[in-house]
Amino acid sequence: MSNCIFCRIIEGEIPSTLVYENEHVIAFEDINPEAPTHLLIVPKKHIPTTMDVMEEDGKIIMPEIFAAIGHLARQFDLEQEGFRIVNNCGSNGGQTVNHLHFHLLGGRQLQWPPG
Ligand code: IU
Repeated sequence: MSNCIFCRIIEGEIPSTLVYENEHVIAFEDINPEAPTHLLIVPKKHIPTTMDVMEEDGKIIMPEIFAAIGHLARQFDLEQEGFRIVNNCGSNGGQTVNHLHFHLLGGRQLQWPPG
C-alpha cells in the first residue's frame, strides 16, 4: 500500500469526491476548500513535484491537465467569471502533499499577490 495520500485516493483506497477522470489524470474536491470551487487536478503517475516532471511524462500529462482544466471550468460554470490554477512546489511554494497537483480555485474574487 502506498504511503502517498493522493496515490491512495487514485487507487480508491481513500474516498474522495471525484469530479473528473481519464487514463492519465484525476480531479477531486479539495478536502479543505479555500474558495467556493476548489478542485485538485492530479496526474495518476506518482510524480513528487513540478521539478520531477520528465520530458516524456510532461508531453503526455500536461496536455491532459489542461484538457481537465478546460473541462472542469465549464462543468463548474467558471469560464465567464474566471478562476485560478495554482501549483505549489517545494517548501517555499507551500507544497504539503508530495504528489504533483494543480489547484483550480474559483467562485469568488481572488486576491493577488498570494501570501
Ligand atoms: P498543497 O499545494 O500541497 O499545499 O495542497 C495540498 C492540498 O491537498 C490542500 O489544499 C489540502 O486541503 C488537500 N488535501 C485533500 O484534499 N485531501 C487530503 O486528504 C489531504 C490534503 I492530506
